[in-house]
Amino acid sequence: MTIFPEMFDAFAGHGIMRRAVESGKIRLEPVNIRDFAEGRHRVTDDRPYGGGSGMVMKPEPLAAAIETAKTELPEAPVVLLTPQGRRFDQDTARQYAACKEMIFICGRYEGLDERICEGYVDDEISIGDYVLTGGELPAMVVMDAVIRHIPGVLGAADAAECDSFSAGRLEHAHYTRPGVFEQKQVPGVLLSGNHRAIEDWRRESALLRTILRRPDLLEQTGLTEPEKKIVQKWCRRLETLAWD
Ligand code: 4FV
Repeated sequence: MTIFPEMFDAFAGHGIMRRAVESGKIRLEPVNIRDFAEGRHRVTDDRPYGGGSGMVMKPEPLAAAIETAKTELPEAPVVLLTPQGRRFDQDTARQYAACKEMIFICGRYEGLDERICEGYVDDEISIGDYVLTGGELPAMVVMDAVIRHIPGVLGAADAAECDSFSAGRLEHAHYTRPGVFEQKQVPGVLLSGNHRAIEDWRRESALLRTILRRPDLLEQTGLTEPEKKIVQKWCRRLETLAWD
C-alpha cells in the first residue's frame, strides 16, 4: 500500500527479486492508496487535529485499500513500516518468510491516522532509529531480507542459513581472484583445498569480527566450544604480548 507504486518497479525489476518474481516464487503487487480516495482530487492526507506541522494520512482510503486486499489475501498479516515499530532483524525476516502472503503499509507525511494502526495493523516494524520521508524503502528492505529465506530464491539451498546473524555472528571475510591484489595476498589456507582448515579459518574470522565490531551479538548467544578454544588461544597470545 503506497501512494508511489512506481517506486517498486525498479525494485522488482532487477537481481534476485526479479528472478523470484519471474519464477513465480513471489508476487509483488503495489497498490495505490489514491485509487481508494474519494473526491475529484482523491486526497489521501489532511491537516493534523490539534494543529502542528505536516500532514497525516487519512483513514478512509487506507481502510478501503486494506479491506479490499484482505478479501484477496485473508491470511495476510498487515505490517506497517514506522519508526515506532519493533526493530526488524534476521529472525523476523525468517518468520515472515513462512507467511504465504503479506500486506505492507508504506506511510508518508507525518504518518497514518492512529485509528488505522489500532484497527487494521497486525505488526509495526522499524528498520532503524531515523526518520525517512516514506515507508516504501523500509518495505523494500524488509521484502528483500524476507525473500532470501524463501526456498529456491537464492542459488545455493543453504545460502540464507549461513548468512550474517543467522548464527548470531557477523560473516567471515570473503576473497576472490586475483590471489594478490595491491600486494595483498589472499590468506593461504583458503587456497589449500583443506576444507576442515578453511572452515576453522572462517569460524575464527567470523568470531573475531563479531568480537571486535558487534560484541552485543555474543551476549545473545554465548560461545560454542570451538569458539571458546579460539578465544583462549587469543587470550594466551594477548597475555604474551601484554607481559613480554
Ligand atoms: C521508517 C523507519 C520511517 C516516518 C514518517 C515514513 C517514515 C514517514 N519506517 N522504519 N525508520 N518511516 O522512517 O520504518 O511517514
